[in-house]
Amino acid sequence: MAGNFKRLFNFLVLFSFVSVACFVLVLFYSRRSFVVIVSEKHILTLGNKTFSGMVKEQVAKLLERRIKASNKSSEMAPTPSAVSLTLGPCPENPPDLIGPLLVEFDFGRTWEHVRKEVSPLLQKGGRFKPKDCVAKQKVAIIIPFRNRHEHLKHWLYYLHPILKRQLVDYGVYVINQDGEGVFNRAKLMNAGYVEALKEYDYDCFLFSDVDLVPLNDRNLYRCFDNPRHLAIGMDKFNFDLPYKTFFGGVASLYKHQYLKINGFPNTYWGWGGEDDDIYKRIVLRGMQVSRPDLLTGRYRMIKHQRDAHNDPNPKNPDKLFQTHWTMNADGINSLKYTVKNIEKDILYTFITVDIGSPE
Ligand code: UDH
Ligand code: MN
Repeated sequence: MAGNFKRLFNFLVLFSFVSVACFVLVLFYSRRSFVVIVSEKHILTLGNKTFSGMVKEQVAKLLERRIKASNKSSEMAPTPSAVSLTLGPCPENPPDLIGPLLVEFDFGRTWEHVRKEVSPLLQKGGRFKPKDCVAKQKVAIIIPFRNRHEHLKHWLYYLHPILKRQLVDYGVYVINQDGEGVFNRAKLMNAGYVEALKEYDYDCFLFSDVDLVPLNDRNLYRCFDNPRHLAIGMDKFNFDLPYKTFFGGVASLYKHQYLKINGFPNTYWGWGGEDDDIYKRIVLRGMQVSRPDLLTGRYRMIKHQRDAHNDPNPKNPDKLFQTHWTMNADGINSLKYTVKNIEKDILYTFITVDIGSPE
């Protein structure tokens, strides 16, 4: 009987020993959990140390090692992808918007002052991303340009702070027509679309004249369910639309909306008509034009004379009768130009392009 009892006792001791050993092994190789349950029930005496004491000691060492490792990794700078994993989407209504703005084209404003005021938080090339949230849209802002540096200075001074408040992930692309040939606004905008896409995966394209500054920061520089016309109330037209189908000045299209209309026409040389052609393309492809209300859509235009080599072209209005069939072959699918130079400023990316001349 005593023999049986002893054998049972030995068996139980062996069994407890093996169970605890397995438990310790599992604990050492488990990388996921910090939860440790140490049973106080089975206490075995091994020399001076109890077995549960040894287990506790090992567990304590293990925890200490893990805490050290996690401190070390949190000291390292987080990678951008790690940050964006933890950031939430930006709010639908950006909280820091002001509403109506005071806009004055002060002739005393210097480039030095603009740079100092506006550069903080910008990345080279006129790029910005909200730091506390992930913007829903990536917006390329495209400015057709030649010889309007004074206007560009004011545009950058006003627009960068507005765009930052609007929590947009954006880049500013100034598309500068090379040479002294006849100006072609729409072709420059097409070139801007292609060049911006070479840099970043933009999904929204906002085209703005260099001399137009919004008078209300609730006029959001992003894309909408329909192509958007933003500059509806210019001061020079008494803060109203000059005509119902006006699409000039500032407009935005999602990439898919832009492609649906085959981009913009390349063949409107000189002043006028190209914006009406774009309007027609949108309607002909079954879309409507989206607009802010008249108070939100107010703009101030810097006063200027008509530029050299951009006279009204009498051929342009007649072309509008043919948009329904010219649009298939005249657009992004027929665009030809060459890049002459790319300059990266902190405030903008300045791309000089040779777009040729009328055939
Ligand atoms: N631009 C230049 N340099 C030039 C010519 C034009 O940079 O030499 C650019 C600039 O971005 C300018 C835009 O093209 O803002 C449009 O040219 P503009 O300012 O001469 O046009 P305008 O002020 O346009 O006349 C206002 C809307 C006109 C309504 C058109 C109706 N179809
Ligand atoms: Mn103008």
